[in-house]
Amino acid sequence: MTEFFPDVSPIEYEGPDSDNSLAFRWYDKDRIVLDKTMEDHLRFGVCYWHSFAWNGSDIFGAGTFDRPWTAEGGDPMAQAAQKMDAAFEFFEKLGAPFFSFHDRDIAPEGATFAESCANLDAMVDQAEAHMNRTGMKLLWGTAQAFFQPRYAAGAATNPNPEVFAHAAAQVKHCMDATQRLGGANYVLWGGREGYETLLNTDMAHELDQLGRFLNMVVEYKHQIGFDGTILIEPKPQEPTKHQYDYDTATVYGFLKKYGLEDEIKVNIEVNHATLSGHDFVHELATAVGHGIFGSVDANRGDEQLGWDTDQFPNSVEQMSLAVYEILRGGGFTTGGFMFDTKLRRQSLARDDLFHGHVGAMDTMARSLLVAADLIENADLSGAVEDRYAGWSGALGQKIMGGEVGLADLHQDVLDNNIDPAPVSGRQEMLENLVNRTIERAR
Ligand code: XLS
Ligand code: NI
Ligand code: NI
Repeated sequence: MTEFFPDVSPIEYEGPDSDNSLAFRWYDKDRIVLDKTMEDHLRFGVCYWHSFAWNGSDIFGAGTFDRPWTAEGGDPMAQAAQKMDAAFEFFEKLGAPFFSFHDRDIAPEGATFAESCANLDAMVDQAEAHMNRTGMKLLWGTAQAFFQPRYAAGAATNPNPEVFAHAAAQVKHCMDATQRLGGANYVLWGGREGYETLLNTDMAHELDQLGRFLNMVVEYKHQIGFDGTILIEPKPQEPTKHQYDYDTATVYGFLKKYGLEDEIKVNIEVNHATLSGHDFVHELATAVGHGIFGSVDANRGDEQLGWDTDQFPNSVEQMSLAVYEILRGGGFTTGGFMFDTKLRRQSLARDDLFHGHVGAMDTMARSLLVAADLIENADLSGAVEDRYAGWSGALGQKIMGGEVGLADLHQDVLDNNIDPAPVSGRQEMLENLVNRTIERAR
């Protein structure tokens, strides 16, 4: 097999003093941090779509990348095989343990649905062989139910039940593929599950459709004994003006309404969080608080651009508090940090794909060191505990235990002349503490 990245050898850990730009400075996979290896904490995954299925085209211009398997006029199945060879060579050399795909990333759509299924089955056979050979694991599979014109008005939320049926058939087949490859999760990102205008949209009906669709997914998961986690990936808009899975809180309300809150968790993408008007840490905390934290699409946006730029994460400052939130929530179980990231269009040398991932993995690894230090550093968690200490006292317990109501408290405040004095929130002091922790991370 000819190599696609002949100039890159497997990426090694060389430590923080290394000047080798294709070596890890922080990601030392076997290093133990808080009782677990870095590899097991971070569970890195590479995405197939931006890294291998995309040729660098955007709405203003043609592809810029050297991805021979995307050339027009080639034999689609031969191209899919060539793409898969290059992808697994990349995965293996990079040393991330997981990857993720859409059905249509790994296998071309056929002329009929039956042909599409056969194409996918054939490529799943090849993926299985590559996985056995390399030890790579599947973090999640997902169905691409947003690209084809048939899905322009949505998949599960389409006004036409035949489109719903088509999406259901596609998801069923993709769940089978994910199960065959031992996927740890199955993701649903509602690419066109939303609306462009309410003038032509019955929103309540579409939400009921989506509720029914996701119940079918969960029923099927149990029917086939898939033991991975079903994940919804929230995003507020893009491609539609309004997407139903707007943010984690919205998804939680939706799951409650359709009886799915114990069955489905969320896959939180960093820049989707920003686009929804929150930040990434807020989305993580919301998910952890509701018990639906599943996995992360690790990337970053651009402060000037209001869309999903999918850049590689590169800020330890930003990511440390996110990893801290995840660790406080118990860490990943089936999820991981999946790089839903793409190169800039001008990054067209083959090894740029390595540079993007190496930097991102180092950013996350160093953030893990900071987060672990913050966890072990009693000052930060102690500040929160102290702030809420009153709630373990008699008054706090009576209130939260439901023993008192407004009239009781009215009487209590009068009788005891309760007149609390405000106390400092200490925000700047705590922020400085975080910065000091970042400075000393080794
Ligand atoms: C798009 C989403 C997409 C999902 C997978 O914005 O991030 O890439 O992760 O369908
Ligand atoms: Ni994503
Ligand atoms: Ni995205």
